[in-house]
Amino acid sequence: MQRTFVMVKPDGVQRGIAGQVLSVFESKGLKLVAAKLMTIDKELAAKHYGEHLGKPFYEKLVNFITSGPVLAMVWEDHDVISVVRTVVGKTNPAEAGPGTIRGDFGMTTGRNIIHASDSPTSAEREINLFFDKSEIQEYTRIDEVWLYE
Ligand code: D4T
Repeated sequence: MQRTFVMVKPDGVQRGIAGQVLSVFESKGLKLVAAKLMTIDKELAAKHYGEHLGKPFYEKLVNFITSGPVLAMVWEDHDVISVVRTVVGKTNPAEAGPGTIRGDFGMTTGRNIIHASDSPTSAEREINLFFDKSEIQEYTRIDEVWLYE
């Protein structure tokens, strides 16, 4: 089974849509195995967005992601990294398709509501950055038999 790191960014929490976003994944049939509301400090932000260091938007990105609480989550399922990226939509919400989270809820790249890991390597790295192993739950969704044939 695969896991991915997903985070409702400060804009999503401040706009009161964190619950709706979480609900999209729940309704899809994905399994939530960890969640916490937390404020990211500069050190964690620098680690999380290390690949963007030196890019023109880096400073603004770090200031934004540390500006208020985020809802950090781990979701587990078959092929969950790619399924979540599809549901999240394109980085720029103005170009994201209808029915995607960014397409339905956002307007600009700098306020694109949600982060989701883009590969198994980043998923593992990001889950370890944000969660201790003891914070990740193991259980079976009762509707699992109706989600898969
Ligand atoms: P994240 O990492 O937040 O899930 O977004 P994406 O995987 O879809 O996009 P990304 O890594 O290219 O960008 C990370 C983060 O930076 C913001 N950003 C990005 C920005 O403010 N201006 C920009 O020009 C770009 C490319 C948005 C997401």
